[in-house]
Amino acid sequence: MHNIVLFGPPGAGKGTQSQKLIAKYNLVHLSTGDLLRAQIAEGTELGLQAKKLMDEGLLVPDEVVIGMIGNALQRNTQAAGFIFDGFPRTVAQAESLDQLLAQHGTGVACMIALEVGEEELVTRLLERGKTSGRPDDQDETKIRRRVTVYNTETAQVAGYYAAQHKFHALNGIGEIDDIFQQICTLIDQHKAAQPEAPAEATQEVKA
Ligand code: B4P
Repeated sequence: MHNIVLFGPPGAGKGTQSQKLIAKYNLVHLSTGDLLRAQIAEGTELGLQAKKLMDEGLLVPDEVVIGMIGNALQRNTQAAGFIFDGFPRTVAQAESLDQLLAQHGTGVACMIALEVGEEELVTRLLERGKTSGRPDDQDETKIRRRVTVYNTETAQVAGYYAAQHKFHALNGIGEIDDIFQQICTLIDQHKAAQPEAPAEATQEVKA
């Protein structure tokens, strides 16, 4: 398995680049934001509780997202690998991810971080908020709170992977296709160092 953590602040381009990467590398896309929004859409108890936190720009409790990722890994044991998008967001989540992947005989190959400054993030998310319908994209105060939460609670996850020599940072400002090419170069370097069996089919996460 070739497992990649795509990292960065809200609006850095994680979701955007993930869509392109799963098509090219035949990986399963695991976005905790998408999994949580699916729970909200289904009106589950978990979704109702998560919505209150997400709408305020706060993180959902670790045990909730770790449980969702554990279930998703169980449902996709035949995957060629995963792109983790928006997860892990805390060191506790990173430690749990290592444990979960170890149970499947695999681990994180690398973390790729997209670096974008706060004003650009706010501009992008307010623009997305015009059409996304996401309450967390429509209020500048909440967007800035998400960036603050990233800086105080999430940014330290980079150090966790740097200590394992798995951390790579890229400039997330520029043309989407140019950034995609830079990410592909990094992934190809990792794949060349750790060759995997050929993949079989493009996969989206199973609900
Ligand atoms: P997410 O769904 O992960 O939301 P996000 O970080 O805002 O999205 P992303 O960063 O992928 O957006 P993208 O850049 O692609 O999380 C939402 C909420 O869920 C969190 O606030 C939290 O409450 C909760 N949550 C999720 N995971 C959690 C976890 N693990 N633990 C606890 N809570 C969790 O896109 C942004 C916009 O930028 C798009 O419109 C795109 O078109 C544009 N864009 C992208 N690249 C660009 C570029 N190069 N140039 C110009 N525009 C670009």
